[in-house]
Amino acid sequence: MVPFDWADPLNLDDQLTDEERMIRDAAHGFAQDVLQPRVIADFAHEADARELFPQMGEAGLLGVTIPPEYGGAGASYVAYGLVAREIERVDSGYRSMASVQSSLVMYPIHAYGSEEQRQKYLPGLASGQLIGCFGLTEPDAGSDPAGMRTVAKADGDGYRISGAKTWISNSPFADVFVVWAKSEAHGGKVRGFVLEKGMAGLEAPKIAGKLSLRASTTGMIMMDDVRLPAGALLPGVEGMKGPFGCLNRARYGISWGAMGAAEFCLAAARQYGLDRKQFGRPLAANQLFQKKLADMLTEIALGLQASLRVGRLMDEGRFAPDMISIVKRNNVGKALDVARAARDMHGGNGISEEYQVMRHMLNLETVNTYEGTHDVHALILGRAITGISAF
Ligand code: TGC
Ligand code: FAD
Repeated sequence: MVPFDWADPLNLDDQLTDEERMIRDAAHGFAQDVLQPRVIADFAHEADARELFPQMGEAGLLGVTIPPEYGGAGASYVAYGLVAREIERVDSGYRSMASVQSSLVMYPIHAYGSEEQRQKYLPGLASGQLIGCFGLTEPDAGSDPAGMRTVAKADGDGYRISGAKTWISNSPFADVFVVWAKSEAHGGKVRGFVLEKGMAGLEAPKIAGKLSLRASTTGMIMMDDVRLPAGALLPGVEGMKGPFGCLNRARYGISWGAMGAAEFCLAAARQYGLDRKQFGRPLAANQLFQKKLADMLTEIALGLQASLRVGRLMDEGRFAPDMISIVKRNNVGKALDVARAARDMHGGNGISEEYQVMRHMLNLETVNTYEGTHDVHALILGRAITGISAF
């Protein structure tokens, strides 16, 4: 028998390699030392925290799975998930900044890009000197991105691209824009293009007034006949499997990240229950309070194990995207339940920025929606179970 550790109930730590533990500990240190002290102000003021990118780069948190010759850490998908968990333990918005950079910008450039594109962009993105964004969603194409209207037309040896993308993380200060468009030059098939800040006809206005994910900057990408050289095309993929291949990685990272936010909420509710006395005894002495803690701990323990399993399968090249739908959907949904319960267990203090649980709760509303809503992942799984597409 071993002693039970409520903070690691199924001994996840035992199942990691030395390198994964080292990367996890480095990410934890960075998140607690650099991110935690500023998060309340960043969220309150909807800060444009672009200066965090070089700091994350220096800490080795960008492009964790990208090979070292391009500036990445060349580590496992499990290590990438552990990084997401540590960053999101502080705030989902900071995790968003990092996961877009790693999974939605560096991954497609590495997986689908030419050698020239890899050399040009990946080292700067890994160091955080360059900031990237990923444009898939449009005003009229959210859950159904195949309905996109953005179009690329042949123009000499290059292209001209027009359209609007919306709800794009990092776009207002991005240097590199991975944009998905229907390419007339390729029979109307969806293709990926890399745009750069400063191109004529390219604008990226900020979307202000979010009540969720306020520490992450979100904007639009407006493209008015933007002239692109031939080398802007990502040559290695065609069709919707291009953007979906990126989403697989980001969704997987989110499944770990959401558990980090939930772990924060569990720890906060536990401590609050031990410290706060009502009716002459700690809140934590009440059966109802303990049941809520037990439910939280159980969902977190199971969610982390599931993400670890999916990560190991990804590292072995033996995963199916539907597995990622299970963990993205379930872990984010459970994390939202945990955050809502933690908010309630803090009583009136739960609505204060100081106690932080409500910020996590608000953030997780976005996390439940982006990268495929909770219900869209149910439909992906429903299709996998029945063979019938409900969308
Ligand atoms: P469907 O007919 O299912 O498939 C079209 C083609 O794509 C392939 N495919 C996949 N490939 C790799 N991974 C996956 N997960 C894939 N899913 C599908 C499929 O094999 C097929 O290939 P081919 O070669 O036969 O053409 O496509 P559909 O259009 O019917 O898809 C429906 C649905 C609902 C699954 C899909 O549209 C979907 O996932 N919708 C959700 C949209 C979404 O997740 N958007 C995310 C935008 S990015 C974002 O939110 C970033 S937030 C980041 C942050 O700040 O952290
Ligand atoms: P809709 O698709 O309009 O869905 C509205 C509701 O209808 C949802 O509940 C949905 O589940 C439901 N619904 C839709 N279709 C069906 C159906 N067939 N059956 C049953 N129910 C259905 N996108 C990017 O490309 N890049 C980014 O960096 C990015 N960052 C984001 C950051 C933030 C803060 C936010 C909020 C979003 C971001 N997104 C990004 C966009 C995000 O991916 C979309 O918001 C998401 O895919 C949902 O699309 P939608 O908002 O258009 O909702």
